[in-house]
Amino acid sequence: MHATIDDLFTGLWQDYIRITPSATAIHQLLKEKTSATTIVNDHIALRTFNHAKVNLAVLAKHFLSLGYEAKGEYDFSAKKLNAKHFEHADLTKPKVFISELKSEEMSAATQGIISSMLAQMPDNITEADDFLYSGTHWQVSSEDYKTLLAESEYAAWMAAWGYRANHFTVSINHLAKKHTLEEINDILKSAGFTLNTSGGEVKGGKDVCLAQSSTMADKATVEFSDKALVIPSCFYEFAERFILPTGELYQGFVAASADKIFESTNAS
Ligand code: OOG
Ligand code: NI
Repeated sequence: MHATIDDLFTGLWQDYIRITPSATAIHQLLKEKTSATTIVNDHIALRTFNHAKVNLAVLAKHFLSLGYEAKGEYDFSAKKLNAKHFEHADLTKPKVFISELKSEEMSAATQGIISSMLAQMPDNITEADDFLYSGTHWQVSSEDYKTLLAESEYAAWMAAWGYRANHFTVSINHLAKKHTLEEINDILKSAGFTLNTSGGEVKGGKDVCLAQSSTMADKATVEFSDKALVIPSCFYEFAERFILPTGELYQGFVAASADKIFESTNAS
């Protein structure tokens, strides 16, 4: 486990931008267009399988040991996922959204591939400092990747990319000047970036106290055991939070919007 929150997020960010070059470009673009000196992260997201060796709770330990607390719980029945989000008392630290695939709801073929991947992982590797950005710990064939992809894009993404942040999220509220999410989306589109349009470019809004948008994932090469494929890697998200009737800024997630954000790693 890392000694500081900043060390952990630096490791996650360095790994993320290596396979998501558009994030570096967008980070720079938004600094220029919004006169921001720093970009604050609203949250990051991690994915896993619900097996005891690697489940949501195993990943969460890295954050709980740094003072994070479990907050909201979310269920995505069609995608066969559970999720929780974690917050730190210091709300300038990024929130963390962790989901897990309910493997037992998958076909026998998919379950077999996932089991063989997890069997290749050394015990206790999940406790290593850098585990959350350590990628894959298994060999998997391009055929197995395609078998997973036909049933669960999430399972296929995990097989290809493993343990790492699948996105970082720019906090629109923390930009130097006031901007709406729509304005940020226009800046991104004008610069040629492709937004996720599933459920509309803007997911949620003031009525649910959270508006979100995201790019479609970059494409990168993955070496499978038999051959290399160019497939979706990671994406960048943008979140604008609104004040609750209590006067506090909403800190949770919105399941209906998250359901669409997951699709940012789809091939098209
Ligand atoms: C997480 C998708 C949900 C959000 O902000 O609602 C999410 C994922 O793609 O793993 O990040
Ligand atoms: Ni997100």
